[in-house]
Amino acid sequence: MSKYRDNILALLTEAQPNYLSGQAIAERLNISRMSVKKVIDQLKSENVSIDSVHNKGHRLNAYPTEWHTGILQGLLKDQNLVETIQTFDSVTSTQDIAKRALVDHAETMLILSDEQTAGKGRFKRRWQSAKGQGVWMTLVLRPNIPFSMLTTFNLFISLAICNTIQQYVDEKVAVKWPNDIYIGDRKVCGFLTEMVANADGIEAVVCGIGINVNQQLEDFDTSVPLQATSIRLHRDSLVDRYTFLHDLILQIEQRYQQFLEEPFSSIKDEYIAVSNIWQRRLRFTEGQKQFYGKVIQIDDEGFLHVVDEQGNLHRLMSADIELP
Ligand code: BTX
Repeated sequence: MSKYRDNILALLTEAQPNYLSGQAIAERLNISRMSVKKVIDQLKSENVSIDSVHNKGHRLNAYPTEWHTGILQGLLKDQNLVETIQTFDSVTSTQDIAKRALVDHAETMLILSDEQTAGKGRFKRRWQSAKGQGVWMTLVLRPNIPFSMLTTFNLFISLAICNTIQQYVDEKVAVKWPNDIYIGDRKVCGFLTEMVANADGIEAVVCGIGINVNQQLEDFDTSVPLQATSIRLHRDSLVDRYTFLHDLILQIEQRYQQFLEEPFSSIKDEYIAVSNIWQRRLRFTEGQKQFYGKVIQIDDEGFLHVVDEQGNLHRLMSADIELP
């Protein structure tokens, strides 16, 4: 595979919707026109839709259905959240790949895979990751912050994901504290944040996000009870994953900046407005403990205050909440 493949895809993506001549690409990359042609032919043979017109050049017509690093590099030129991007056809889990990669790389990263064969939820639960149907990604971020600040990270990120999904559906998209996104009473996204630390503090925040994008109902493995939905199930047409990812990364970039600069109290009203946990009886699981109760408030550290049916007050940092 040519080492210029990603560069050529990135240039074609940046030039969209215009054509870029073989000569211009060759000059930008300091390679021969023949090398450019070879890569373009190879990409076409892999069903990347490139239009080549004599005297005009080459144009990327539409985004493919698989992830391509080069296209993402071109598309994500307008953001500063991630420095490097890696894409895969299939991996066990993008979290595993990210944790291995961050040992040798000091930069911020986006890892994406079309499929995960062992996608992980919290507490080692399984995350279904059907091939080509969702966004299965891990962000490796490098915030220079004290440990204590991390408690509100998920709250900022959930607003970014919730608002992005809301751009694609009419029905109300809601956040279920601490790390799920729902459409109606079904889960469309789950995410988890892990921390890698060393003696000097936080080395990396590894945030794994799974979003069901284009699944039909039959694409979900129903051998396990699953209250899942996808964005596609709430609209008339398929979602272009590239455009969606671009929207998502820009939203996350903005919320991440806000997380670094502002306290949770500055987004608390917004967070409360999109949460689906108010004024209803919920089942809470915290380790081995299970109880029913109602949420009375979320405090400025992002902890949930819950009163159980015996009248006891709980202050929760993380728990499983079911909407019975
Ligand atoms: P969670 O533990 O809150 O959710 C896992 C639970 O959600 C499962 O036990 C199952 O009931 C349900 N579930 C599994 N798959 C799906 C799905 N596709 N849609 C809706 N519900 C489902 C939430 O954990 C965190 C999930 C993070 C997933 C991302 S994907 C990219 C990255 N790599 C990786 O391995 N995990 C993260």
